[in-house]
Amino acid sequence: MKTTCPYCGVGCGVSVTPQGDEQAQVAGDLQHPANFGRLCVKGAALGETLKKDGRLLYPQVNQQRVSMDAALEATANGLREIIEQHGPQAVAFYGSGQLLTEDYYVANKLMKGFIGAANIDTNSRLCMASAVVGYKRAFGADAVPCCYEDFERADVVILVGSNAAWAHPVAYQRLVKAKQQRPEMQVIVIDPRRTATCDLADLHLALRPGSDSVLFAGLLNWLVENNGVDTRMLAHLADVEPALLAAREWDLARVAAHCDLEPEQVTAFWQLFTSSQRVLTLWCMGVNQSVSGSDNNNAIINAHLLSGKVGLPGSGPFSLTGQPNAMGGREVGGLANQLAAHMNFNDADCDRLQRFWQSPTIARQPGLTAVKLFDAIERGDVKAVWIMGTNPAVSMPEGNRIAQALAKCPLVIVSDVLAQTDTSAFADILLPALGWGEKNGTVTNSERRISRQRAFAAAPGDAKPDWWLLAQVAQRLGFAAAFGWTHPAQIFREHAALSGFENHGQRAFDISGLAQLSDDGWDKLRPIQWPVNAQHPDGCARLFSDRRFFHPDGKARLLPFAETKTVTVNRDYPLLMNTGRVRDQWHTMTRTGAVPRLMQHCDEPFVALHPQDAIAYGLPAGTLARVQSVHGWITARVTHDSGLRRGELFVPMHWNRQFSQQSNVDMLVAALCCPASGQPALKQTAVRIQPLRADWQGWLWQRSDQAPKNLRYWARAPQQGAQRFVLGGEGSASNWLASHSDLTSMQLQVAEGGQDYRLLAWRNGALQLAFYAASRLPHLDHAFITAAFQAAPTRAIDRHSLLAGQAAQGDVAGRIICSCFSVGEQTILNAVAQGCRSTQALGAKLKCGTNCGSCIPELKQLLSSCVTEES
Ligand SMILES: Nc1nc2c(c(=O)[nH]1)N[C@H]1C(S)=C(S)[C@@H](COP(=O)(O)OP(=O)(O)OC[C@H]3O[C@@H](n4cnc5c(=O)[nH]c(N)nc54)[C@H](O)[C@@H]3O)O[C@H]1N2
Ligand SMILES: Nc1nc2c(c(=O)[nH]1)N[C@H]1C(S)=C(S)[C@@H](COP(=O)(O)OP(=O)(O)OC[C@H]3O[C@@H](n4cnc5c(=O)[nH]c(N)nc54)[C@H](O)[C@@H]3O)O[C@H]1N2
Ligand code: SF4
Ligand SMILES: [Mo]
Repeated sequence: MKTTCPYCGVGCGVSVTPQGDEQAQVAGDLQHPANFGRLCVKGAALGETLKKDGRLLYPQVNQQRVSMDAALEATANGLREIIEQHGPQAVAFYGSGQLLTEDYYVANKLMKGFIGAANIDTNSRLCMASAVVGYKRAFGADAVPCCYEDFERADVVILVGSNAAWAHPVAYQRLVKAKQQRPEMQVIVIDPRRTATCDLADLHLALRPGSDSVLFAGLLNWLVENNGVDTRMLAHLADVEPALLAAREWDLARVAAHCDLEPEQVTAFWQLFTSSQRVLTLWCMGVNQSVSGSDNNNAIINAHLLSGKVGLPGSGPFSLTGQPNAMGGREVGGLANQLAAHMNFNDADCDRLQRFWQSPTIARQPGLTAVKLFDAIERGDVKAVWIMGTNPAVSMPEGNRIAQALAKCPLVIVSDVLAQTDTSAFADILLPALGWGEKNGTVTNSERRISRQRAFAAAPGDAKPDWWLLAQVAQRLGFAAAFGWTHPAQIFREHAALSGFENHGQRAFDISGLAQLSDDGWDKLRPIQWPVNAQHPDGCARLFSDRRFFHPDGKARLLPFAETKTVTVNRDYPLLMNTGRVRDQWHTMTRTGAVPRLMQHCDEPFVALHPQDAIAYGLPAGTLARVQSVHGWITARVTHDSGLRRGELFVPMHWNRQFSQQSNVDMLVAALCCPASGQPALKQTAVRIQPLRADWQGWLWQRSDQAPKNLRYWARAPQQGAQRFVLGGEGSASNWLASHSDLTSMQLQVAEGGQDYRLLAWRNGALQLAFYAASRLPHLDHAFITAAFQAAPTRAIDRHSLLAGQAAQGDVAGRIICSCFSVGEQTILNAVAQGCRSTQALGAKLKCGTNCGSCIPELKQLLSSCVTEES
């Protein structure tokens, strides 16, 4: 069975061989043009996410299990009552770039065409909204011009605010291969941090956060002064003069000073950009999640337009999408400021859409964008919200305020695959949704390629597809005729037909060529890049090759640089905090956090800071810290990273209340937004940091995931057969343990000495709990202890070693670096000591790095750290 990975926007094809209900063998689809058989470690571990533990299986109303019919009735009645009393603006949907296109289409149709308000926004607001504005302002359409094949065609590749090595691993590996084949291909990484992606870089510009648009405005100016303008392009451009005028003041010296870069670095970048026609710029959240997110996008696109580097093989401005179907969401108009199929809120488009839908009403004004939507909930203006496929209590900025808003909201409906999330805690109505492997539909990846997600597993419990839940509620609201689908292919055909409806080449998104697909044809649909229409029956790899754009005059627009605001630090909050992703976790960890293999690479919330700053703030590596902003505080483990700029921190976005006591970084981040896109500046927050005092620290393995209480810090990492918690507490560790666990009916093995306290609890020869505490976090052999929860050691000597936390003999693997083959840091260092001097040699000996390749940058780092130590 062929399907598509549900994680990142690379959109890899996956071949699945189901093995029973809760397991499947997963491999890359050799034929899928996004990955040609490759998968990253998250994709490769998909088979391990099919467990039913923790799933939301049955609907609930006010915490009581009810029938699906009763839950749908309660949803429809709840929405109807609020609409009748307070009007359609009092209800809202908050969706996700992880919904399928068919789900998304239905949600948008219901809200905009039948409820008659445009209050449907999505987590793509936190992600792609600035890119949408950038493309629309420049091209007149939200259209990504490039494709992955351009990676092999480019002479210069620029990655701006993208840690693709971790966030788009298969795309990154494709770049790695391209560079191996053509070492002359130049790679430039623009990121304040030295990331794993920099491993590939010929040039890394560690610019001042938030200064990207200045760097690119300077480039625009440089193009003019250094013969970099494509004069034949000028006929296809409008608003060139004002843009050049605004950029003129940004000469080399000013740019270098503003961006905090050496002038030589800046010219090296500008020269490379100018020197070749085949320049590809890839960007992601470092660009979009900014108070000037939209202007950053246009600054990049400006440079490509003026130099004619667009629409050609190997060249163009290529925004990488984050989620598997953020692009599909953009196509169906799933954002509050768009209508379906690339239509806008003008009278002609509104009328056209209403005619097509034959709907009683149509929203005529944009609705509330995510941050404003939650503000309106907090104020009480919005009284009902249906949240689907996203976890805003974790992922929205000013998380404490989001929680308060949800707690106050009279009607919160949540459709999710999991029973217990930080958001579902606020739900009045919980609707069980089908997840990956169970549901059926289409997604669009970063390069406009539509692929099928196919079902291969049975629906668990009462779970239903999101489109079905929405359509059922729509029917109960009285819209049966327009929501009567019985199969997702019917929805897809309607969506495809709408894209071509009265289009006449005016709207970029046109898949009218797929409007006649039979159910079987839809089922078998092969990956295809839009547009798909009479002109491009087999899809289209690149847009704008003819230099015709979608503004009415056919020209693209340059946008003048506007002086941008940046987030600044101050005396009370002197550090700038950056946030983002780690390699093996996905967002709020609802899927990846449950897979032990994916927890190994990074098993605890951390705050990274420059070693020199760490000295200044008294924060040795491995200690605990408290990070605070005006909005809240979190706790995390300190790591040192000399790849950070001084005065800047990095905290991962993933941890939340299911996995930690208080380490959710969005409690700190302010809801400051780019005024044009409404996208919040999630990458920059002024904070302070201080050591977190704990009398003792320790590890606890237990069978259940019951969260510990009365601690200063904890974080959970699921293991095979047990849950492992890392803890920090006050007072005495043994007293805390006595308050946490009832050990009365168990056989205990205890070791005590000074601050040290260790305890094993057994029942009928099976290990139930293992606890190790000391004034500092004890070093233990984790694999050995976890193994004892699967097969308890029987020899007394091994039980003794278990209490010591160290295997009697044998190697400690250390922190896992290669998740594909579970190869640990210590094993790798031992191999280096035994003479392995390259990643190839390590791969030959230990297999590390030979599958998905995501750990190669870290292998190289370990190799170089050993070489430095030796020399
Ligand atoms: N492993 C993993 N992969 C994922 C995801 C995941 O959760 N886990 N999520 C997916 C999603 S939805 C998304 S949106 C993508 C995100 O993919 P990316 O955007 O590549 O990932 P991030 O880690 O959010 O941030 C990227 C980089 O922006 C840099 N940055 C911060 N501020 C600035 C700045 O001012 N200028 C510049 N130039 N750079 C800056 C950060 O240092 C960081 O390295 O990843 C997708 N892929
Ligand atoms: N500080 C900071 N915050 C960020 C970011 C950052 O870089 N820094 N990045 C932002 C970005 S780019 C993004 S995209 C967001 C992501 O943030 P979220 O969208 O909030 O994160 P997810 O964990 O992907 O949430 C998906 C939810 O949908 C559920 N789910 C999974 N499959 C299905 C399904 O088929 N149907 C339904 N109904 N539910 C399903 C999951 O269990 C989970 O609860 O976070 C944003 N927040
Ligand atoms: S690169 Fe992205 S789409 Fe491909 S396997 Fe990894 S997470 Fe899935
Ligand atoms: Mo995202």
